Amino acid sequence: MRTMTIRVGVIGTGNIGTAHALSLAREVSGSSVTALFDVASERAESLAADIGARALPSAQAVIEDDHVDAVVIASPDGLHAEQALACLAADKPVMLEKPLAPTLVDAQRVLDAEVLLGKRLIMLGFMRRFDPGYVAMKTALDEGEIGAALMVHNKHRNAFAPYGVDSAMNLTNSAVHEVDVNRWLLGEDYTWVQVMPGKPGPDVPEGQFDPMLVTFGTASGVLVTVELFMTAHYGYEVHCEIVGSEGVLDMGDGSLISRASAGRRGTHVPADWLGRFGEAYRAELQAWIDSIEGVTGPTGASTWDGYVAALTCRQAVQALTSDGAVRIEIPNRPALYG
Ligand code: ISE
Repeated sequence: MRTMTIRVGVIGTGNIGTAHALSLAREVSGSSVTALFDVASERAESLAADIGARALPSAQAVIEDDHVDAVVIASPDGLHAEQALACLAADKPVMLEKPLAPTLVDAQRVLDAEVLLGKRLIMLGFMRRFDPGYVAMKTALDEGEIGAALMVHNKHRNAFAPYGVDSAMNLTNSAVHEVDVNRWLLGEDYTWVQVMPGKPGPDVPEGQFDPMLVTFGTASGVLVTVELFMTAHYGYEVHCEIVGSEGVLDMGDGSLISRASAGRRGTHVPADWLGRFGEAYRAELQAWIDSIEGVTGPTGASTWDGYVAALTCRQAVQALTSDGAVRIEIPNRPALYG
């Protein structure tokens, strides 16, 4: 039974921050948006006027505001750790957009602080865990429908590279989704990673890899391949196919329907991740609000999941300049994330 409305402050009003603010203000049950911050103050003020919130002068002002119960961090990756630490210090629940941090050092700082606090206040924005396609595949895999998973093939194609083609950043900011969702699907960690560059497309600066083929091996020997292509031009597309000992699970391109008209048949290709994962983002935010309100316990990806993803991505970045596979050694999980 819902007893209160969670008042949310949103830090960062770029594409995803704006999408989260609108969803929390208009679609999610049990939440309102009371405060916003963005360095682009006009953008924050315009969104604030649109949803009846206040545009505040800093991220810290949002975190400390008496009319903010919980915080969404959708700022640039390099600010995530500091802002998450400030939310922990203020004892306020956080929905922290991925990645936890672009560096393992900063990811470790946040993990240590939450372990010291002794309670889970952070949910990472690995929204694919809430996508109907991925949920259906995990359910079928866990129920043994295809036997034991042997290989997983992933494709992650962006029409454009939002931050320019920087191979290391594309691993920590984009492939990080496959790192988390395949670990979640398979229920195990990776033990090695190898990166092979494809033939570069026309937009790719010298020395950068796009497309690239990233291959992970898991503790039980499952091979996980990720085609990461950030300048596909034609649209945004994410695929995942699990090959099992008794069958295959494939969520396709996420299209609900096929269309035929004017002598052509096909499916819509979204322009970006908001188009493909809109339902996942909404479900993720609803689950977060429900967990804060006490309707459920902590949910979604934890700080530990974010830390493991950051460690795995750091090894993948190292593999960019290595001839072969690079080992991945995951430390023991703190009891808090039991
Ligand atoms: C972006 O930041 C996201 O999180 C999207 O889900 C991902 O597909 C895209 O490649 C990233 O740049």
